[in-house]
Parts: sequence; structure tokens; C-alpha cells
Amino acid sequence: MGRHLKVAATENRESITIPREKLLSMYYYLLLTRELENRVLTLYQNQNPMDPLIVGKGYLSTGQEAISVGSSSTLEKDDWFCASHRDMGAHLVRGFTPREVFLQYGCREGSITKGRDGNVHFGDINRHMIPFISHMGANLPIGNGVAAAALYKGEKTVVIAPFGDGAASQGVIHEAMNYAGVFKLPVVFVLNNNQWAISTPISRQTAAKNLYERAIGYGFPGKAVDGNNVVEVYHAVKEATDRARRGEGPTLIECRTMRLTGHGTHDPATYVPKEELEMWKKKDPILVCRHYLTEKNLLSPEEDKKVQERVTAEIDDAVEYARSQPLIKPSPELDRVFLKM
Ligand SMILES: Cc1ncc(C[n+]2csc(CCOP(=O)(O)OP(=O)(O)O)c2C)c(N)n1
Ligand SMILES: [Mg+2]
Repeated sequence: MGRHLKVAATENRESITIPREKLLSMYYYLLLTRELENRVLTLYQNQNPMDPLIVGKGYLSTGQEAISVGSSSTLEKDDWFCASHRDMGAHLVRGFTPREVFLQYGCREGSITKGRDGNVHFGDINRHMIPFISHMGANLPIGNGVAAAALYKGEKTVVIAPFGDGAASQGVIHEAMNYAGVFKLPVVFVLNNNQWAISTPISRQTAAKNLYERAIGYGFPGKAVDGNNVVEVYHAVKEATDRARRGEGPTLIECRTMRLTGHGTHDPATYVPKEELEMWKKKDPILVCRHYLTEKNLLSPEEDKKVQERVTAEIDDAVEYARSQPLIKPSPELDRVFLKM
């Protein structure tokens, strides 16, 4: 599995400067995502099954937060993000609140999907978050469609379309990337290579050494970045969104990382070698970002403490709020089933 770890430095890193506020905001969202998802896991493991706040199960992005936070932080308000199940960070960056997320997990009144689906299966067209279609490749043609519409209407918006290393073996992924290449769609394909697809390791998924090299076959650029480094992810995706906005077409960015928890909260992932997990824990994206900010004198220990306290308070509030709301009652209404014209 070590064959997938070495990545080239992002060429343009010196040419794109990230303002301090943006760096601090990304650090905050890394922490917020981690705290929110840690809480989902502990609630799931300790709750009364007759009165759950985590209804069904949860999907976490622990250890991979830099990909969704870094990539979504490159977007403008009118751009689009086509979220997968590892993109809680992007939901938060794009304006969903922890309260909304826990209402969704708890199937409570006010939940984003009004109880029609659970956990991370949500989105909001008004916030330009394409509602969740699938854990696998089916998101990508939808992202293409939104990008094609923007191109047709002459808008300068771009779409980020993420998918996993397992999904990368699906036909629909190849079809979507091929189509986007032909029509120079303003899409950035972000491949979250977390080394596993449920219990299938990447070595059983592909004989290719570098998944980003597949971009050659679609006629657009591809590159690999350290998916645990939010600054590296930001640089690479920003370069790609700038390119897409200039009308030069798609890019494939392979973000190399590791899934630090099970596939979902129900999965203890005993099949993942312990040494592998220990090695990746040392490269935790939060530690990497904190080290970067501290080295550059952008974050003092006091500021760090403050932001951590703020995040804990926000999640405490969100959990309590969701708990205080009633469960959604089953209803025969057709609301949100048919589009009202
Ligand atoms: C068409 C289809 N096949 C199988 C599944 C079940 N499934 C959900 S996630 C997943 C693995 C996805 O792996 P990967 O693309 O690497 O993403 P990761 O979960 O590692 O982020 C599978 C097989 C599904 N949701 N849809
Ligand atoms: Mg995977």
C-alpha cells in the first residue's frame, strides 16, 4: 500500500497565496468537522436504541477532512459542490450548521430532508450543494449536468465532484470524466483515495500505480496531492477551479489519505492493519494544519485553545438542540416528492 503514498509537491504553491483568514477558517472547519463526527460516533455507540439521536448509522470522514474542507474552500458562493459521504467538511464550509446536521441525523422536526433520508444523505440546491445521490459514482454525471448548464448559460461557475478510490473502478466514473473532457466542462474531479472501499484495499481495486494518471486518457490534467495537508489540497484544487473558470475544462486531483475509522459507525474495521492506521494517525490533517499555522506564527496557543473551545460549545449546543426537537411524524403528504411548477 506504500506505493500510493509518495506525491509530488503542487507546482503552483508559491503563486497562489492563501490569506490568513482563509487559513484560519480552514483550520476551524477541520476542527468543527472532527468534533461533529466524533460526537456522531460516540452518540451512536452509547445511545439508547429505543430513543436514538443517530438514527440508522453514521458516515465519517475522520482523517480525511482536509480534502472536503480544502477543496470546498476554493469555491465562490455561486459555485457548486456535489457531495459524497466523506464531505461533511464541505457541508459545513458551504453553510450547513451543526444544528441542521444533528436534526438530520436524528430525523427531527426541521431536518434538512424532512426525515425522507438520514445521516449524510442531504444537500440543498439553494446553497449550491447538489443533494446526495449515491455513495458511489452516480454523483458525477449530475455534477457534469450542472457544469454543462452553467456553460450553456454562459455563467462562470464551477463544480467540484468528489468520489472514492472504490468508485474509481466504476464505469460511470470513466464515462463522466470522458464526457467532461470532450465538452471541456468546468468540473474539478476530486478523488478521495483513502486506500479502502469498505473492506477492499486499493491493491484489490486496481493494478494502476497512480490513479491521477487516468486523466491522460480523458485529455485533461491530473495530479496527486497529500490529502492530509489542507494547504496542499487548497492549492491544487484552486489551480483547477481557476482553470475551469477560464473555460479550459476539467482536472482530476487525486488526494491521498487514509480512512481512520470504519466505513461507517457500524464498522469496527478490524480488517485494516493496525500499523497502517498508526502510521497515518501521525499525519492527522489537524496536526499538519496546526503545525503549519504555528510555524508561520499565524496561530498562538491561546488562539488555538479558543477555537477548540468554540467548536466544542457549538457541537454541544447542536446536540442538545436536536435532542430537544420532536421526531418527524410519518406523513402522507407529497411535499418534496414532485417538483412544484
Ligand atoms: C452502486 C453501488 N454499489 C455498492 C454500494 C455500496 N457501497 C457504498 S460505499 C462503498 C465503497 C465506496 O468506496 P470508495 O469509493 O473508496 O469510498 P469510501 O467509502 O472509501 O470513501 C460501497 C461498495 C453502493 N452504495 N452503490
Ligand atoms: Mg475509499
